[in-house]
Amino acid sequence: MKSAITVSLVPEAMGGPFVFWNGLENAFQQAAAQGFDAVEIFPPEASALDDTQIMAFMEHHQLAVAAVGTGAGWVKHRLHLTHPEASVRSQAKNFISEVILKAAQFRAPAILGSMQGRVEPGVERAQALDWLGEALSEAGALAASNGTVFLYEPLNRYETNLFNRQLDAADFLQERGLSTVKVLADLFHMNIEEQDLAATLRALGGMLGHVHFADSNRRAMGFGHTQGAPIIEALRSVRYSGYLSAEILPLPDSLTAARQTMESFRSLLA
Ligand code: LER
Ligand code: MN
Repeated sequence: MKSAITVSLVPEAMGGPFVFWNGLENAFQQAAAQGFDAVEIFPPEASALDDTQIMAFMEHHQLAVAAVGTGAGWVKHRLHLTHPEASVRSQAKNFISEVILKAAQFRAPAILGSMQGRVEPGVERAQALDWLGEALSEAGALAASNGTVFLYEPLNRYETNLFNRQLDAADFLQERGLSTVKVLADLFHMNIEEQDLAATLRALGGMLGHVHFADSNRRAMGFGHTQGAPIIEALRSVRYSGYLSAEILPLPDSLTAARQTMESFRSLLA
């Protein structure tokens, strides 16, 4: 398993669960100084990411890009994939496609979190799920043809009513034959929705593509009450070799959150 830490380039997301907020160069420097393997980027849109510059940071600091988020499509542009208006859904898909292509240049997957949207008033659940399934199918195919996968993240009940639990999302992907889409398990959302985090991760098995490594209160692992050891044991038992990426609040400050994450990562994996 590999470690990663998040950086937001989106001022409108202030207050959100990202560790670094002072630009990519600063994030790469700090991630390298703390011994992380990778940086996970939350950009305002794909065109804000300069590939030549990011490749230079990757090379210079010997860091990978773990994943690229699409949530600014919602936070900043109010787009989502299950919106009643076809033009909004179509713009949401385009926004995501551009992030997939950009992320693939860094050999990273793109993430679908907030941009999945929700079953809006006046829309049948079956209809919203069809829209979600179609969008995941297209995004998965685009990711696969660019050498990567697409990550679908179930969110807690306060953020979506589509899928809140990991295995419900995994069943949906399987029923619809979406084999190029992997599940992103965010331990913070899981702490709200799941009965047993370790058992759920075991049951996900090979469908697991990425982990957001957060404690129960969305602070750095070790700053809340989640038991890390059974989680790592479960991930080992399914031979998970992806990232544990700290998508957490920068509390009490970014540096302390980063340090605590690395301390937990090292002691849990030792
Ligand atoms: C996105 O990864 C996520 O976890 C959501 O809660 C949006 O912050
Ligand atoms: Mn997350």
